[in-house]
Amino acid sequence: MPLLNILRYPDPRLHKVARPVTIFDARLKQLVADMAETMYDAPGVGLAASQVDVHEQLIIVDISDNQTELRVLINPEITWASSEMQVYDEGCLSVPGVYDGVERPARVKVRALDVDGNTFETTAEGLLAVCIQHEMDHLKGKVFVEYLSPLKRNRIKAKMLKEERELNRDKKRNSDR
Ligand code: K2U
Ligand code: ZN
Repeated sequence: MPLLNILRYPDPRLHKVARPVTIFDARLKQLVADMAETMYDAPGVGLAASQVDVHEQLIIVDISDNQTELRVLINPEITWASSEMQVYDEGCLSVPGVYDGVERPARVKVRALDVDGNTFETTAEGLLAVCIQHEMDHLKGKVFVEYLSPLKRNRIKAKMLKEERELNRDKKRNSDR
């Protein structure tokens, strides 16, 4: 299958709230496979369905060194979060080239469904905890730049819009050739 298009901030579709998954069928499995291929190609260690303009509560994560430990979390819910916080320099495939510190709970417990609809619970810390919380934000229509100051966010938005205009201009030039 072709790689999926990843929406780029400030595309308004990134702010849509995802609906719960209710049907666990071949379409869902194909979407997971296509998202995983897209994430590994980027490369990234996480991806939310919202980022590929599918507004269903589905995230994938793989923080392994060799892209061999894919985790699929459907309709994820945080059931516990530590009072201890950690700051991590986050990035996002929807905001390429931007990294900045975001503070989040250091450890979380998450309940979710797997691709067959079976419930499971997992505990996460470190990069896995950051990534899961980052992806779950996407399902709520939240992009990590919203944790930054308005000044930083507006500068990022202006930079992304400028890049989008240049991207579209180059595409037009190529199609006119
Ligand atoms: O949501 C996304 O765009 C996926 C992110 C996941 C992520 C965000 C923050 C912190 C860790 C993971 C991409 O994987 S961004 C690329 C990346 C890769 C490794 C570590 C940090 C960022
Ligand atoms: Zn992201």
